[in-house]
Amino acid sequence: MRRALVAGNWKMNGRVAQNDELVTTVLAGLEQQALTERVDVMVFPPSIYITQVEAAVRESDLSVGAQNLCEFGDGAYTGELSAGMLADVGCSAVLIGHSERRAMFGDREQRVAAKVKAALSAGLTPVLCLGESLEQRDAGETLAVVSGQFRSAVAGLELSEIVQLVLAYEPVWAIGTGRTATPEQAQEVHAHLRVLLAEQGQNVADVVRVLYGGSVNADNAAALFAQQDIDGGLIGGASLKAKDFLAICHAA
Ligand code: G2H
Repeated sequence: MRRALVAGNWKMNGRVAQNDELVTTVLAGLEQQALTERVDVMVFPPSIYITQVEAAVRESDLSVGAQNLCEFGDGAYTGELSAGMLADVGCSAVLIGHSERRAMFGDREQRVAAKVKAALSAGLTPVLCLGESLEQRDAGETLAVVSGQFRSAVAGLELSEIVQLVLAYEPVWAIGTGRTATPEQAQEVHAHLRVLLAEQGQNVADVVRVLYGGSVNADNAAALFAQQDIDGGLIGGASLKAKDFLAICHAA
């Protein structure tokens, strides 16, 4: 059985004092409710705060990841962070291909694939984000779009690498908009992703977790997570409020 995973993507939010308060409250809530006995929980702070958050969670079951990485190894790449650096400061995972990066920062298929490879080479879990735009959904292209994104990201990987991925289905039209996919809409795509994983090998489909992301909150999380192929969530806005994030972890 796949263990549920709830991942908080803080995006470009936070300050030292705020982060301290958020992490302290989340840690206390996780412990009080013994949530990490059945759910894996991760937070993805802005890179500059990774060391702060990592120090705060080091003795706990809460893990830390990065929101982005450079596809190249260490060297003359001003302003970038390598997979090796992220692993060195205690990251265990990294978001790759988030729609905000695809839309605004040039993370197209080839770069996404290179980033997945770079993450794996440093022992980081790639959380590969996939999803269609509203126009693509309206044109009936949803399954074709996520298929293309998935296949190009895993094309050069060994099976032993693909099993290390986490997928996050995030319909672009549901991100930060308050508009969530219905559990049935999400499940349809998750079931399709499970088929794509099974094409690689049945054990791949059995072990790779597929998260849902896009305006998940304390009220809608339980219905989404009740779907057969939804193994948890990638949470944006609601991960900035400890009470909501804990309620979502509880729902997983
Ligand atoms: C989707 C999600 C987390 P939000 O981007 O990655 O954000 O929950 O704010 O829609």
